[in-house]
Amino acid sequence: MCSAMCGPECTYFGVNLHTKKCRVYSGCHPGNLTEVQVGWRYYSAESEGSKRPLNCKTLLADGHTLSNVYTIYPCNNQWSVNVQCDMNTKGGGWTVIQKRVDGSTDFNRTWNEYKEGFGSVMSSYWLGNDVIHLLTKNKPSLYVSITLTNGTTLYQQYEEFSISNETDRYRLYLNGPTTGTLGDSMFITGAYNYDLSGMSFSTLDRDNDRRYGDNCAVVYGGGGGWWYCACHDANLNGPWSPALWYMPWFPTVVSSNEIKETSMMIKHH
Ligand SMILES: [Ca+2]
Repeated sequence: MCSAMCGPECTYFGVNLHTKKCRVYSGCHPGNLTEVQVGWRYYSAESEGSKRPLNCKTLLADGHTLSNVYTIYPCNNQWSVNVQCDMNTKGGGWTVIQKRVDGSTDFNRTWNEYKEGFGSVMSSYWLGNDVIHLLTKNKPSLYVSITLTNGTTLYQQYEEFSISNETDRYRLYLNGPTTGTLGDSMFITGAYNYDLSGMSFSTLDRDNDRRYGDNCAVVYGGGGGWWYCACHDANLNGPWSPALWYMPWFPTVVSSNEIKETSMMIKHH
């Protein structure tokens, strides 16, 4: 049995029925392996719902029904990260990748800061593009919410969401159907300048957008990192009020003065 060769550091193991060989792998995903080789099949060393939860949905399945900060293991048993889990909204099991509750955490950050993540998991934070990449390989749902200063909470849900790895500049994949009270402002099919799906991530120090000559993150993003096109109708990482936060979610939320809280969270299918 190849699984017997899979020790504590092993996250996947492979079996080749043609050559009767085994191999073990300590990476995060078998997609990194040379899967084109004939005969190899790969299996996860740990199943969902095990003691080391992959995400908030597996925590919920393990009986954790309270919204709170939890430790998850996005790369199976290799390392952990703390994250807020929303166990109330739409059945619970949501892993929060972005949260803003006030202006105390600056979202004007560099490429490396967005890569690694920043802020406090107890209040406002960006989880980090590398972790978000790992968490979205299976294209979970994305749930965006904006709470207004008048107490109203608006949301938009997208059926499929993922970002690629750093080499591919954390490119955004978004797919419908999409429903909600915010209205769609990210995935605008046919809008060459404003459809964020397929766009690379940009930060104040990395211009990967579609706008020729200058950097959306600087010119319209107020310094926040995002998947700018040329440039955007939606951007949840702009500068907090009273600074100018251009088009947080056009046309539903056009002024940062209206915003009390934001969040982005994902749930695996
Ligand atoms: Ca540009």
